[in-house]
Amino acid sequence: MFVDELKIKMKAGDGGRGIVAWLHEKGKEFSGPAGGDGGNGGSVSVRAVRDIGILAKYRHEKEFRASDGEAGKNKGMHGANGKDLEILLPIGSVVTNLRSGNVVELVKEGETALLLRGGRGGFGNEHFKSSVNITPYEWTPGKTGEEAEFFIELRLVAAAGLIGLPNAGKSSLLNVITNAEAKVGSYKFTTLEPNLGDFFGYIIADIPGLIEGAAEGRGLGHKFLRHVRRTKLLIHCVSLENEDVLGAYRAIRAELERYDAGLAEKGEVIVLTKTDIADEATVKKAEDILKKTKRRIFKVSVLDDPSIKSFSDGISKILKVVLR
Ligand SMILES: Nc1nc2c(ncn2[C@@H]2O[C@H](COP(=O)(O)OP(=O)(O)O)[C@@H](O)[C@H]2O)c(=O)[nH]1
Ligand SMILES: [Mg+2]
Repeated sequence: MFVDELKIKMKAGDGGRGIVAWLHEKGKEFSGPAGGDGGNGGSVSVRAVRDIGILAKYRHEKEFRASDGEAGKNKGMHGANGKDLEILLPIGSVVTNLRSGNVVELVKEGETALLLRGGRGGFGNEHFKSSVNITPYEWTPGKTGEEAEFFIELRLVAAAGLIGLPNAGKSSLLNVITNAEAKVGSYKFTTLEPNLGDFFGYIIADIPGLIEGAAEGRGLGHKFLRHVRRTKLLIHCVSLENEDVLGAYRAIRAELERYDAGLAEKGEVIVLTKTDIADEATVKKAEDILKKTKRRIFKVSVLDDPSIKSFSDGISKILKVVLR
């Protein structure tokens, strides 16, 4: 399941308390206060990683919590600081602190942001020692760590989007060229989920889920559109199972224009899919007919590795140009 938004509570660690203790030295009855300060609570921060699927791993978490600082120790020693918590989020995450309204956006790989500060450790009685108070009994508790609820939203910009009729082989193609685990076939019985894959650092999205759904009034709707609105390239899949490949192509173009005219203006290549089910003459004929569109045409079968390789190479070259 692909997760692109999440609401979660986070809490930084509390500071440890300071303690009251006294030095005991041989030969001396009383050697002064020696209660150490508490350790600081751990902080909570986020770091951007190249893993668009990572939010799914967090969807059952109720709270992210950094650990508390330890209480101070004898002989004036500090308690240990709590461990910081670093949460890995996909590049493109927008993190909103719902308490303060602060927003941070993780744009680059490795970028970090501090979300919540741990509480400072309290003071032990040694801290309160002075010329006028040589036997202080005072100590202070640690400060409470910050906490808030956060809304994490993944705003991906898909470089390319796959479109085509249901069963054209879009999900299959996405799966073989990226790390996506899109459901294949029997789309009528699966819920429509956005499918996104990482293609050498470019995001490729399975847009048609949206169009298929729109026709049946149950699409992903506009929420998913945010991932594809700035898409630079449409990869239009046409299956050789269609007797009328040009008709199949035009049906999707018409639907696309109705759905989102902005998307329809993007650059486009055509992929004739499932070449393994047709003979050479049929493939050639389909290709010739589709030449009318003046689009560049690729031919693939997911069962034919060389065809996938030359498709991948072609797409990465085109993406390098259109994204320049
Ligand atoms: N023979 C063959 N079948 C394919 C190929 N690509 C996809 N399929 C099958 O076509 C059906 C629809 O594929 P899917 O990827 O779900 O299409 P989508 O609806 O466009 O996402 C599935 O049963 C796939 O196994 C291919 O290259 N060759
Ligand atoms: Mg599909």
